[in-house]
Parts: sequence; structure tokens; C-alpha cells
Amino acid sequence: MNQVFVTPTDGIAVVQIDNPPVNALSRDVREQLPVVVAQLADDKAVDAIVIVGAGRTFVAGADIKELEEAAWSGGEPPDLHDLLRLVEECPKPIVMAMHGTALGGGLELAMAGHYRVAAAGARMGQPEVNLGIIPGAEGTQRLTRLVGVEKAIELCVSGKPIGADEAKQAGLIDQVIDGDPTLGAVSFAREAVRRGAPHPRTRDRADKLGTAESNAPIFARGLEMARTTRRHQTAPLAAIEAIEAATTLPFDEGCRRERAISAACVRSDQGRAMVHAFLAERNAAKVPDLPKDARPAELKEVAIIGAGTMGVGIAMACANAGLRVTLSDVGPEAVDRGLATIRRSYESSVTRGRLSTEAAGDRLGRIQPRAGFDGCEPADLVIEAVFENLALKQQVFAEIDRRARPDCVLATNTSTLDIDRIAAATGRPASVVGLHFFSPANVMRLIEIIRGDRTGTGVLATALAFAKRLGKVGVVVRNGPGFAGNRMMFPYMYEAQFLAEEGATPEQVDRVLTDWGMAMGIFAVDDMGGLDVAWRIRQEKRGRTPFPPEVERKRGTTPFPANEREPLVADKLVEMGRLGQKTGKGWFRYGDDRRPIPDPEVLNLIESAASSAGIRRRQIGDEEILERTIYALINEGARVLEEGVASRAADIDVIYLTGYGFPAFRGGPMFYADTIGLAAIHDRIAAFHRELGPRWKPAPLLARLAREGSTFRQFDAEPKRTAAPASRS
Ligand code: T1G
Repeated sequence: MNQVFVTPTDGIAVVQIDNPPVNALSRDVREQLPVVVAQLADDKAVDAIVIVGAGRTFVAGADIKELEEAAWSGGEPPDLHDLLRLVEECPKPIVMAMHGTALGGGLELAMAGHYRVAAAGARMGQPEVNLGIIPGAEGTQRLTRLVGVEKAIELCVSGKPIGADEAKQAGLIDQVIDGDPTLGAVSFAREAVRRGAPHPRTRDRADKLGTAESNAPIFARGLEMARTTRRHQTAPLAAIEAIEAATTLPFDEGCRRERAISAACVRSDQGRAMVHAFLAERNAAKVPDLPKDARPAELKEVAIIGAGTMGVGIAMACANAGLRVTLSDVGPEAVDRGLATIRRSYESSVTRGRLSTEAAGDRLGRIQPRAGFDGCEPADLVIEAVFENLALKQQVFAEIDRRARPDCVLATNTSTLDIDRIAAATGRPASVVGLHFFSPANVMRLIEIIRGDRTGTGVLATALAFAKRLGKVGVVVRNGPGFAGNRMMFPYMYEAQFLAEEGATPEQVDRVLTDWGMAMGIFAVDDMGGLDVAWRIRQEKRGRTPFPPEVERKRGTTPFPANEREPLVADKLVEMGRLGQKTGKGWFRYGDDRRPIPDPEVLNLIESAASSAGIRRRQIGDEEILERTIYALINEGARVLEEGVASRAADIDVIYLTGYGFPAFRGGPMFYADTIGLAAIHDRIAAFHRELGPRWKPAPLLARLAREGSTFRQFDAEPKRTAAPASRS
């Protein structure tokens, strides 16, 4: 398929790269572009060449899907060297005209051009570190020559794109174009032709390469920045190594050095994990059995019922995305308290320069207070965010059902309760969906979209589009208590508590997990969420007659087979009023800086509870802690998969990467399991099963895949028996 088009404009040839959705430098483009440039170089009617991207953006990089192929096949990543050489050596001036996002290989192509202009709103960067790799198309060599060592390190280690003005200031581009970038580039090219050759080749620049002496402190600072801002990640350090090569080696040798470093990153576990994370996040929106013709409803107005912590965060997320929002609660005081929290939050964003006063004013203005259910009538979407109690939510939904428009989508922000029982309180269960936000809802990227037995396909499509509109990642899972994320969280959290009873300390467990890459240790997470949250779920379960173990397990309503004891200490902490950060004490004590401080009172409580339960405490090693916590997560993940609560292992990875602080460089719990090997994991779990009891019964799916020498990645590629089709509304 042709993806490179030429439009001659009076001596200036405009070359357009057209490879939707983001003009990636895929195989076809890499084959067609050199041919076109070579032809134009020989074409007497052409004085200069302008290269642009079709549609919304310039080239946003090499094709990540091809990178994934190379990562798993052991093949070579795409090689752009010949194309870049052809562009740089072209006897006619080549002007790169950037708009949208010129990223990775896209910016590297642009830097091989003789001149670069960019639309005022364009963003340019080397985000490869977000994929666990480094620029591999001579970017570290040319960028350093154009912007200097410090800026090159900043761009390659942060991975953050910069705007056109900053790029001009840094020397990355020659001109910012206010109007149409193509027209601006054509007149720039005419100017270059008028000035005549030679036209600058980036490879020849050396004025910003510095000296070993002047660069030494810059590299030291860069390494420090990489180690602190990108803990455990190898690519940022590799990028600095390649930039150093730019300052010490001749251009072509530096390029060869970069290429070797880049290829190693592509094939590394971290490269594979982070490319997996990128693609898994995009694929999460493609729900296997959601009909292609399921159309999302247009959303302009959202009504939020409940102005507590979650309601407030959801209101801000909606206002930040340009939606009109009404926020209501039982009484005006509660709404006023919520609005005051929102106002404070926007004010502090303005103070910290993250938001302009105008933007803050606009967003605050979009959130209108309402009493009771008044906001429901005009709303396209109603989101209930009241106290986590089934009876209360059913009551609220019955009222929403009475007040909301027939085509309105009714959503609940419950984090554990049965969506179908909530939907049953309405006359329109097909309009009901779970939108499980994570606290703080205006910050956390994940929305777990809970599909009830009757949730309509249009409603599901609307929920996915809503998540995208909020700039969040929507992952669809089926109803079941705890859904996917929280359901896996319980065995993980309780295993940590068992380890503490047997001899580890909460501090030791959290250190092992954060040293391994988790954003927070599990005891600190429990303290942040509030120990009363898990306590209430335990009470709810104790309050009722337990179902037979296999039903409980199928319904996921208890993490423990009936004859397995529950952790000993958590309830005692709640009874002592130690609810976590919100009471200044939980598993840890907290000062004003909210840093967890080990508390001897808790250690004593654990020791005495363990001795009264007859548990002989022992030294527990870091490796056992890591295995028992992370493998508990993986084992329950396998159950979530085999029961169809999640339809892909990759979806579980996205849930943990964007909602539970799982390290991106490990790719998510299921991806990580594959890197260890399912047979090895299964053997360890089977050993824990023998030593520690029925809670460690290996998930049948894990046992099968281990037996077959297979992986969760292959499981995702297996043809699936689809669950009962959802109703079409
Ligand atoms: N390759 C292939 N597909 C890509 C792609 C890429 N580089 N970037 C995006 N897509 C697909 C994505 O999967 C999705 O597909 C669709 O485009 C829309 O993406 C040699 C080795 C550009 C800012 O890291 O950051 O160059 O799901 O939902 O929110 O040194 O995509 O619709 O089928 O994210 O508007 C470096 C990655 C590559 C940029 C747009 N480049 N992309 O965001 O849309 S490595 C990057 C992004 C490289 C060189 C190295 C964002 C975006 P689908 P989207 P968006």
C-alpha cells in the first residue's frame, strides 16, 4: 500500500507520509521514502524537499509492533540508517515540517533533515525510555549535536516531549510556524534555496559536544537523575551511555555504538515488558466480544451522586476533560465540603504552576452543586459514588432510575459490590455499568469497567469512550466481588500479613516490595486506603452464611477456604482505632510528611497474636517474602482469567500497572510470571500449598499452562470461548 505521496509546488516537492494512525515508520514507509527522496534528488524540477506527516501528526516513531516482533524473535530492530544517510546527504535542502507529536524515530528522521520547522502546538521528544529502550536511529548522536549534552540527557531520560518554543530555544528546530506548517515549511525551503548550499548537516555539528572536563559533572547529574526518577530502569542509563559516545566518538562510530546499545535494550526483559505494557494498554480498549458496531453515546453532562473523596476526584477528572458536571450529596454541607476540596486542589495546582488561573477557573466553573438527585434529569451519564453499602446503593439506584433520562448511562463506582444486584434495583439493568475509579480519581489512570450480566454493548462502548475522554485507561472485566484488581489484592495483602505473623516485619515486607519496584509496599497501601475498608469487607462476609467453598471461590467472595484461618492482626488494629494514614496510625505510624514509621506497638501486637495462635516465629528471607506475595497475586490472577472475569492476561497487567503501582519495567504480574516461567512458579506454589495450606492451591489454569510449557502470553493468543453475549442496548 502506498504510504508516501509527493505534491510538487513550484520547485518545492512536498513529501507526505500517510500511515494512520500516527504515521509510524513501518516497513512500507521505510521502503517507499528512500525511493521518493532519491528520485526527487535527481529531479531537475525540484529545488528543495519538504517532508510532512498526513493527518493529526508528524511521525510518532518507529513501529512499536515491529519492535515487539524483534524483541521476541531475537531479530534486528528496524534499521533507519540508510534512509537517514540518504536524507542528510541529499544535495537539495530538506525541510522537516512537524505538527502533532514528532517522537522517537520521527524526531530522529527530522534531525537528519537540513532544516526543521514546527507548528506552534507541536510536541517533540525521545520517549523510548517509556518502552524500556533508547533512541536507535542515531537520535542520541544528532540530538546531542543540536541541543547539547544536558538537554539531550533531559529529553532521553525523562522521555517527556517539549513544545515548539522550547525546541527552538534549545536549537532543535529552526523556526516555529504559527499558521499551516506545510506552507510555512515551503516558504522556509524557498528561502534556503535562495541562500544556496551548503545546507547544514547535523552530523557535522560539534559546537555543543563540550569537553570531557565540562561534560563530567553533566553526566554525573544525568546518572543521578536517571537513578532517582527511573529507579531500577536500565534504558535511561543506556541512553546516557549512548549520549556519552556522541561526545567521545566520531559520528558514524557513535551511531554504531548507539545501535548496539539500542538492540540490546529491545531484546532485554525490561524492553519486552514495557513494549508489552504500551501495547496492552492500547489493546485493552478492544474488548474481544464487543461488536464493532457498538456505538458510544455522546457525553456532555455528567451527574455525580456523592461528594465524598471519590465523588470529588471523579468530578475533577470530568471537568478536566471538558465535561459539564453536577455534584450532589444528601445535604448542601456535604456538597460545599466537596466543592471546597476541589477549589483547594485547583488552587494548589495554580500555585505549583501546573495550571493557569484561567484553566482552574474554567474547570471549577464546570462543576455545579446540586441537592439530592436534581442533577440526574439532564445528565447523559450518572455516576453513583456513595458509601460502600449494598442496600444504600440499591436505594440510590432506584431513585436515579426514576429521575434519569431513558438513554442515560447509570454507573456505580463500587469497588467490591455485586453490580447485578445494584442493577436489579432499576428497571433498566442493561443501562447499568461499573466505573471503578482509583483514589485519587483525578490522578489515577485506571478505570476498571465492570460489565454486569445485563450491561448493554452500547453502554460498554460509552464507558470505554468515557475513560479515553478522561485520558484514563478503561479495562473491561466481568462482575464478581472484588472484580479483578481488588480480588487479586486480597490474597496478596493477606499473604503479607501471614508473613508478618510468621516472623517478618511490615517494614521488611514493604522494603522487599519497593526494592523490587512496587510503587508502595502492601502495608503502606493498606494504611493509605484505610484498614477499615478491608475490615468492612471481612465483616460483610462474616455477617452472612458462607456458601460451599467452591461457590465462594467461584464467586470470589472469600479469599480463604472455610477451614483456613484469617490473618490475626488487622481486625485488632481496627478495633484499636488504628485505621491507617487517616488516623495517623495503622500498620505504621505517620508524621506530617505521611512517611510510614515502624511502630514497636504493632510488632508487639503481632508477636503476641502469633504466640497465642501457637505460631513459632522465624527469620524470613527477602526471597520468600517476594515469592509468597507476588506469586499469590499471580495465582489469583490465573483464577480471574480462567473464570473469565478478565478476558486477557494482558488486561490484568494493565490493571496492575495503571491502578496498583506495579512496576512497568516488569510488565505486570502475568507478564512477570512468564519471564520467570510458569513451570517454576507452579512448582513454588505447589510447595507453598504443601507447606502452608489450601489457600495456596495452584489455579487450574496455571497448572495447565505450566504442564504444557506455555505462557499467559500464549493463553491470550488462544481462541476463546466467549462468555454469554451481552444484551444489545
Ligand atoms: N508504532 C505503532 N503504533 C503506534 C505507535 C507507534 N510508534 N504510536 C501509537 N500507535 C498506535 C497505538 O497503538 C494506537 O493503535 C493508535 O496508534 C493511537 O495511539 C527508532 C525505536 C503518539 C502520543 O513511543 O505516545 O521510535 O489501539 O491511543 O492517545 O529510536 O500513541 O488504535 O490500534 O496512544 O492520541 C517511539 C508512542 C517509538 C510514541 C498518540 N514513539 N505513541 O497518543 O493515541 S520507538 C513512541 C504515543 C522508536 C526509534 C525508536 C501515543 C501518541 P490502536 P494512542 P493518543
